[in-house]
Amino acid sequence: MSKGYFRFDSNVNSVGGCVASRLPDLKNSVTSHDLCSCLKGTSKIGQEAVPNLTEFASSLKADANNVQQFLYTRRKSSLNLISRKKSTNNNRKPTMPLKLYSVSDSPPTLAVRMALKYLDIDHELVDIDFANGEHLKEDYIEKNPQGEVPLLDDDGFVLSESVAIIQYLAEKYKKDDTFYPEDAQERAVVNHRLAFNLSTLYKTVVEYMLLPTFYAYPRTELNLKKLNHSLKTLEEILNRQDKAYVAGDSVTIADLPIVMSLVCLEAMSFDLSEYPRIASWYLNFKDSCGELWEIANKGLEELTGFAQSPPDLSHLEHPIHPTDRSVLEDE
Ligand SMILES: N[C@@H](CCC(=O)N[C@@H](CS)C(=O)NCC(=O)O)C(=O)O
Repeated sequence: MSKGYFRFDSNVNSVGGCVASRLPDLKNSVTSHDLCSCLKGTSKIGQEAVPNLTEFASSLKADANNVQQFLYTRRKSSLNLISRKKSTNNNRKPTMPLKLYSVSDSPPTLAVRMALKYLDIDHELVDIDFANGEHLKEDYIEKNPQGEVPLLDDDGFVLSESVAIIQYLAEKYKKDDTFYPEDAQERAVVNHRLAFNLSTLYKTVVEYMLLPTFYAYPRTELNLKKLNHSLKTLEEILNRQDKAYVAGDSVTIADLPIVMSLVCLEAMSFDLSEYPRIASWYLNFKDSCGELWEIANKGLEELTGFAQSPPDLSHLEHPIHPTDRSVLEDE
């Protein structure tokens, strides 16, 4: 029973007990607010106007059916309100097609595109010419000071960082209760997986796979060690959790960026045999989320091509990444 139920003064406390004894099946659902309204509304007796407890208690007994009816009605109407709110949310669709500034093989962009697909949201892809450094030019930097894709424009609301974008989309254009659960603990698990990927798994994937593929970085044993360590951690997380998806029994937004981390590894034929749990989760995602996988798979094809034949970006004056591979050859 809600503790608030007995927060009244001693008179009402006893009356509360009386109501509770008459309505045992409601004990767990009646709030103090319900009771107060009940006292004022049904019995027409305010908290201060209880002249005689015995008299009041007997009047309440006489009214017990009304009280029960009243509480049921109140509860039902508040439940209706909640479900109305949810269904309004379900039907929300953007009034204008969203714009997603993207690069076709960019893992974070592809994760956002999978979320858009799952949520069935109309959108326009605005291709950024990555090879020619369009994302580093003034026009784009004005939109996104990070100089990165993806970038979302939802009718003037502009947002970067793929995880923030996915969370925003799943929240604003909610389709069901499972993709980004509202329960605090279930959502915390989803957020944990997202944070783990961003801070650990994808970071080590970037350092071992993506940076040496696109820029003039060596592929080092140390970075391989770090990558294996984060894979081992994910393997353990999945083993302990023992569920089909990374954050539970159904696909959530957390699966998408983690799938993209694995796509990067598959593109370089990384051997997952030491990580059977990750391998089976990844395979299951491909099988069970075919429409989403189709999007990721396009990225896989492109990334595989780049892994086999790394692009030459030496014409770019990149603010942070070295692009001249000849420096590496000299080392
Ligand atoms: N933290 C960012 C990472 C985005 C990111 O790394 N994007 C890459 C493309 S895959 C990028 O735009 N890099 C800019 C560059 O290399 O100059 C996110 O998840 O949105």
